[in-house]
Amino acid sequence: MNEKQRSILLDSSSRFPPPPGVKLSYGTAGFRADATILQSTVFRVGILAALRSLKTQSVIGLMITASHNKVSDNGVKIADPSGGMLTQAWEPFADALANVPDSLHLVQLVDDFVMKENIPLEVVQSAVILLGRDTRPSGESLLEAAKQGISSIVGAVAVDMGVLTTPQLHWMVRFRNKGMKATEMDYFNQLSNSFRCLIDLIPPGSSVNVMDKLIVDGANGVGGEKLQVLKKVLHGLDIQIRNSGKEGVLNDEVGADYVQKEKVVPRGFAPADAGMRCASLDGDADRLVYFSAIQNSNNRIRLVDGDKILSLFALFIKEQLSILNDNEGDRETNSYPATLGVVQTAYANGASTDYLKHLGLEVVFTPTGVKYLHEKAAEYDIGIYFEANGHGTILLSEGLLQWLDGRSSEPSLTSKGSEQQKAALRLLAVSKLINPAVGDALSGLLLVEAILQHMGWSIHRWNELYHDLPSRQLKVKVVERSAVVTANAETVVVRPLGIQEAINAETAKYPRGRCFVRPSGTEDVVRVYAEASTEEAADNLANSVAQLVDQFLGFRSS
Ligand code: G16
Repeated sequence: MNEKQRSILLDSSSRFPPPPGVKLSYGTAGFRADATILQSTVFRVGILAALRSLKTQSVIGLMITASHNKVSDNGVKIADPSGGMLTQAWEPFADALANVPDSLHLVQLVDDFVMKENIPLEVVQSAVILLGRDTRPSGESLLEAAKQGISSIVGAVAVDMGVLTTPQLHWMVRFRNKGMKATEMDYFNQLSNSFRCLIDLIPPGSSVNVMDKLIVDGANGVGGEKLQVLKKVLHGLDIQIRNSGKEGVLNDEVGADYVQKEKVVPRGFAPADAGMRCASLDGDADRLVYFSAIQNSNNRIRLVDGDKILSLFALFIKEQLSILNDNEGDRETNSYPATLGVVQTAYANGASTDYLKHLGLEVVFTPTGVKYLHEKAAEYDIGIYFEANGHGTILLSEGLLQWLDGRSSEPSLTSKGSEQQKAALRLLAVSKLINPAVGDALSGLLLVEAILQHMGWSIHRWNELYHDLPSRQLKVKVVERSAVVTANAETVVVRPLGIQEAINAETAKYPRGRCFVRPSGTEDVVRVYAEASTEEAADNLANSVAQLVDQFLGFRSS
């Protein structure tokens, strides 16, 4: 690093001292904490983003959001050149940078990292970082801190994209790096055009016109706002938006996280909505769940979670692949040996995994966090990943897309307008509708709606694909959540010693019992998940394991 760069960095970082006594880590989805302590962290992530852009010679994204967390929290995360999450190889540097105690040490740390990574700082290079934020009130000043961090690296330019959903920013980064125009309007147009394409390909006879309106809970966040814009360019779908943020508080008894965890109707819904097809987005619109309220039942719902969205997508894609491979003896020349795999986490309801396996699909598990699921799904020609909480997407390989392109325009097929050609066109439309960078509630919602129309299914028919095993999730506040260390895709606790044996003993008391605990990467809690054959048993198992966590790690034990 030359003297000029060193002094700019020294000067700017001295204006963003870290809060004393706070240690942050780049968790499941970047840094998250109470917004009041994040100025320094976000400034420093600005530096990291600039270095990442210089290193990769690509556009990088920086998003200010704490997604499902409460409104007083905020956070920051990086989108890599592919539009995916920051490479895990840079996470240790992110941690070190966020926690370095003063400016002198910060300059030294950056200097060492620049040398180690061979980042071309001295040459006049340009780095471009797209910035986005959700609707949190703290977002604006944190975005300023990010800009300051970016501009403390010579040649780095911050482009403020304003208020966006997290998936929109990831999408823009991906397509800018492919040399394409990727404005917000391009995003909306791509979604609505590919949705239209899927609707136009619905076989005659499906009940396209009998679909009633969809009611969407916007979590009082950015998702509702953006859905309003999308609605204007969308045809063939009647959407009513609730909790669009004009009055209520972000994520306060609204949104996908609340609906999925509590299994109750969010605020803003009336008894008259019972039985209707409803969807819920989370605070930054990267998660989606569906539900329908049960009449006269104390706000209880039938939840249609990420696992069931995954199952619907898997079923549809499998159907298209089998149409494509049905070549009447021509298999050798015309079929593509596409691998299809689904990725879940330990939170996946056991009934969903059984169902997917029963469909003949390969099901694999990773730890929680899109960064793990995405990486695994990318190993297949078609990889579908979903967390039960509604975060997921579909990845299609370049090889398969090229083959589909060829199939969709093959003259022998087009002349007949064959079923195979339509199946190829449907899969191509899915690849354009679904966000290839990250889970996206808006594009996911349109794909669900297109498939339901294709099948002629109501939400109730969809929900009948299989019956969820009763489950319960709890949070336990502990002294130090990092004291919990897990293995085997988070299904086993290896530390503290003895707790796993105690959990096993408790679980063994319940038919179809399954239970695990893990430290959250976005909140200061340990999460407990329990599943059993009845609601009461799942509740009891979750409660007794929560007590175990408290005994081993809680404030009472210290
Ligand atoms: C983030 C991650 C998800 C993860 C969720 C909860 O979601 O993107 O992969 O499931 O946090 O993580 P944890 O249980 O570690 O707190 P979001 O929607 O908050 O960005």
